[in-house]
Amino acid sequence: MSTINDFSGYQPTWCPGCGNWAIGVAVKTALVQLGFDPSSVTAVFGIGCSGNANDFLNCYGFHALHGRAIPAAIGIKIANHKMPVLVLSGDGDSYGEGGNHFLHACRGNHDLTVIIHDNCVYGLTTGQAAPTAKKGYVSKSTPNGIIENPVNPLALALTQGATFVSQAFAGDTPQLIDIIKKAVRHKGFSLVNVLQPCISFNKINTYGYYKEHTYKLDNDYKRDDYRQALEKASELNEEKFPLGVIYEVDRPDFTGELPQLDGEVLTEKKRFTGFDLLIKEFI
Ligand SMILES: Cc1ncc(C[n+]2csc(CCOP(=O)(O)OP(=O)(O)O)c2C)c(N)n1
Repeated sequence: MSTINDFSGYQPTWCPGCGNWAIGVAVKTALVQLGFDPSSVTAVFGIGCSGNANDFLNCYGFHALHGRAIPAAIGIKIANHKMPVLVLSGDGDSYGEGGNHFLHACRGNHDLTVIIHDNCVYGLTTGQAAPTAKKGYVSKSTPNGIIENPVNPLALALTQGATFVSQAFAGDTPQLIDIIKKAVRHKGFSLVNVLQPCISFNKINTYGYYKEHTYKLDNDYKRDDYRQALEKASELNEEKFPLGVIYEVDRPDFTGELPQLDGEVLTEKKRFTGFDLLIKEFI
């Protein structure tokens, strides 16, 4: 049985008080509780404070280009579809730079657990407005307030075909661990949008702000009701918004639709000998 220490890499460099600390601990705890060890799971990271977790989490890992964590994860999943693949990325990384990849991964129901550190700012580059920042948000890149409306990650994932859509808060680690575990167990595209205070550069979306503006879904909430889930997602623009799994249904995932992936994984299939000869020329 693995322990949190087995999953611990270098000491994180996040600011003291940053919500990323709780997400880091929650991911490791969830992996331990699911019975994984570092060699039985892969995590793919984007660029940003969130992506820096590449150095802090010990398991198979890949640090992708900005906005490209999801396509790299899709490639890894297709190469070894029996390996659980997590994506750890920021709201700028996956709703901004990588927004196109995000929506197409939802469409394909790729079996990934996408954990977004949603702090409404570009943290690593010290505080420009990110896609989830509310209209009018003043930052060094938007001194007169951001003009665009915010991306609604939950509605985006739902309408593009994600089969597991959830929201958690970095200030509530037990619920975050529980949701991550459910998301990893789910077969298909899982979004965990984590509301993550950035204490250095976002003075609006603080721990207090999220405590005041969030509520937990009831135990009897029906997770397979698409219209109800859309209503819950639309509450992101209202006074109070939900925490919990707002949608979960079964639908074949991308690799499950590929007959050539029936049985053994690609990485274990015998290679075509002609290909081996070609490779030999380069080694
Ligand atoms: C192609 C490219 N464009 C811009 C950058 C500069 N850059 C590095 S991190 C970052 C913002 C990351 O923001 P987010 O994804 O929200 O992550 P956070 O740091 O807030 O966790 C940007 C714009 C880059 N590294 N590569």
